[in-house]
Amino acid sequence: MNRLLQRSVQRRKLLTGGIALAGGTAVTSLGRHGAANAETHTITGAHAAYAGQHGEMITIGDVGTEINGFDPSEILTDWEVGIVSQDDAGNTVRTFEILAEDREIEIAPGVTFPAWTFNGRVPGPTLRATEGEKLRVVFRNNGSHPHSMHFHGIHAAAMDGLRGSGLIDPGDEFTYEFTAKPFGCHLYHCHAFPLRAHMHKGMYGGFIVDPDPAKHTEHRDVALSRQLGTSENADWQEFIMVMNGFDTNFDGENEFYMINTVAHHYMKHPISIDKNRPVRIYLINATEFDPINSFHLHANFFDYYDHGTTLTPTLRTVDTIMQCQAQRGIIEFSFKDHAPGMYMFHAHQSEFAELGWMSMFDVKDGA
Ligand SMILES: [Cu+2]
Repeated sequence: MNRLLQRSVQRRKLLTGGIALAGGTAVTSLGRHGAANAETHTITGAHAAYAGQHGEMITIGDVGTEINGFDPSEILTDWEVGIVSQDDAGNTVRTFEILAEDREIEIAPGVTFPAWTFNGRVPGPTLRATEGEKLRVVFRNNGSHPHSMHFHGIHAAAMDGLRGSGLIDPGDEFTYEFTAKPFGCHLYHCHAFPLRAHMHKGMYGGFIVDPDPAKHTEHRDVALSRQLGTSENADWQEFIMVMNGFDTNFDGENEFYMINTVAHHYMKHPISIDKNRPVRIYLINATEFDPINSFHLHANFFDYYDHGTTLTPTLRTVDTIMQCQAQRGIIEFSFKDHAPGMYMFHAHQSEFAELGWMSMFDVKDGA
């Protein structure tokens, strides 16, 4: 890679680089197998330039589902509940099947990234269970490197996703077994080393454990509202948002930031909200390389449940929270007293917002 190109792909120059793009300058290298043999790729101005459609700096064009096979708009509510059965003792057993595989994904219009995935998507499927259930996660590695699933939850050392406890080589299979606890908003990720390589390649996903209302008599109504499948839960508009980033030139810094993998997706496809129903966001920070990420909601305030492990808020009436990597929590708010309209939310690191982590709620009166 020549010096000029190296300089032009530095993320802090990406925005100003966009101006040069109109002249056809290459700004992004697309390495299929890492930095050592990164391919360079010329991106036309029509694809990669940034411009202000509504006065904001966002990517031009759109990412379809042809390459990815997944749609960030669907990922928001696409809960993976597995297959439920009973064991001999009458316990509920929930079984998930996860396949690790290499896959090229498109993370901004015209910008592809050689990802390592769980079930072919980034973030991986959002696994959802209820507190106290027995979980079985059948994990197969069809990728090119050793991988594992390390759950942020409570489990035995033998189920931890390290070498000897579920970190497996290509072609191998392992079944993780543990009880779903504690309730909350959690995550899983590959724990192969070097960890940051496996994280930034896309190996992470949400792991939501709904509280069992029978165990929480004092806040049974709150627990019911969180349990998928109840009428109380159906009143809520729930979304999972995994904050992530991609280092497209393998220099150890992210060139793009977003929630759920596609830069500026929810600027071009705002998230529809019925103002009469409450909103709950399961927010997870999976961003590699940067120490923190953040979430800021415009024109409104929210309650926050750190890690989602309590039924009363750990922060009340805030409009911005920050999370380090693997930190997560539940955000709850309502637009019921607001006029309908487009309400923005974004990382309050301005650079992250400009490089993809900026989104819109389209708040309507009624469905
Ligand atoms: Cu891995």
